[in-house]
Amino acid sequence: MGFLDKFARNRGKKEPEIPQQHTPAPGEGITGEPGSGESDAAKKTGDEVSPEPQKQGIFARLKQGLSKTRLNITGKIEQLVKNTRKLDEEFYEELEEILIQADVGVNTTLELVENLKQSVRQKKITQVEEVKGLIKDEIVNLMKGKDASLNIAPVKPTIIMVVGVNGVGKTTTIGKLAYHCKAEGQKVIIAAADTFRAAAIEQLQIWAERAGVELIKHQEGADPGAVVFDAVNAARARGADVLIIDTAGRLHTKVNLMEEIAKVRRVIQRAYPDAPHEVLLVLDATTGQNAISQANLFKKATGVTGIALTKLDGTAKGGIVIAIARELDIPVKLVGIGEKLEDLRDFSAREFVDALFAE
Ligand SMILES: Nc1nc2c(ncn2[C@@H]2O[C@H](COP(=O)(O)OP(=O)(O)OP(=O)(O)O)[C@@H](O)[C@H]2O)c(=O)[nH]1
Ligand SMILES: [Mg+2]
Repeated sequence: MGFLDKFARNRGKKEPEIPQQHTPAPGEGITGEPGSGESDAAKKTGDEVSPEPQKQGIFARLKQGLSKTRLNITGKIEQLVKNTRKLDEEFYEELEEILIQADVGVNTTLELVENLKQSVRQKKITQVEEVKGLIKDEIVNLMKGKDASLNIAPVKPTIIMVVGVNGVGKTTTIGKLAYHCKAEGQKVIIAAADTFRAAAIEQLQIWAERAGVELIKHQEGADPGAVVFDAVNAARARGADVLIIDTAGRLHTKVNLMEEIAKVRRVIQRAYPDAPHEVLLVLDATTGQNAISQANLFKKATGVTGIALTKLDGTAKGGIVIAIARELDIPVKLVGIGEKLEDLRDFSAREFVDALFAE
């Protein structure tokens, strides 16, 4: 079950527990509401905010997004199967090479192939053609239980802090996520706590307009902690269901920058003791194995409750999903498969593997 459904269920169950001290006047601060109009920038993208995201064709889009990886992994496996007469050591070695080249990672690949050998022995398989289905099953087994939905606060707002290194797709993911939540009927606020990079606030503003949600911002160069503090208070006062916080990109190896993001987290926590309910680490699927060390260092600094893996459409090495699912004890919650509003998906290991092995 995806975060959209979960949000919907959650909303049905609970009463607003926080007194609403402020009811926004029509049009106040909220962009994209009926009548407020969308920006020209949004119109140009052709991204329209529809009340229901199109369910139809969603699997087809995932398949399309994974096409480079599919060609690289499944295409090569098919070729290997075709050229193999016997399930011997050479076959397994070539399979390992295919997986490692697709960024599945050495440890995960070795484990996968070892499991496959066992399975072949147990099932007494001798026909090479049968092994393709087994490989798929073993990947599913390895990733089992490594996906999850976004956490939802028992008392709204759900506060989601988004972190990651420079340029991985944090701001884009926030725009898409805000759009999805809004389409589900959620009241969403986003906060521009990246006050560091030039034009970061304007970029988030454009996404806010596209998604039709409110943005809380200060001036460039302002203290990110102050933005976050204001945003949490605004979200509570306005009865928002979800607050999503954008933060500046930073290299995971820069100790002072990691300390700064830890501080942003503490500000959120002071303003709202349970929060953040979700610390979403955005990882770029095209960066390969370095993603694993980014995850470990961000986890140490801020805690990380979920991973959003972006740019899967742009890589033939989507095997990194398997490595991340296997080697980190942080679930993959979202995947980005393009630059448009609709190109964000709940991550399902099963669906991922199905799309990867689809004809
Ligand atoms: N193809 C593709 N491009 C993406 C995806 N997600 C983000 N991008 C692109 O990646 C680039 C960087 O995205 P941003 O959202 O600005 O990344 P960021 O992490 O906020 O960057 P900083 O704030 O500078 O650290 C943009 O050109 C996005 O369009 C995705 O899923 N697929
Ligand atoms: Mg950004």
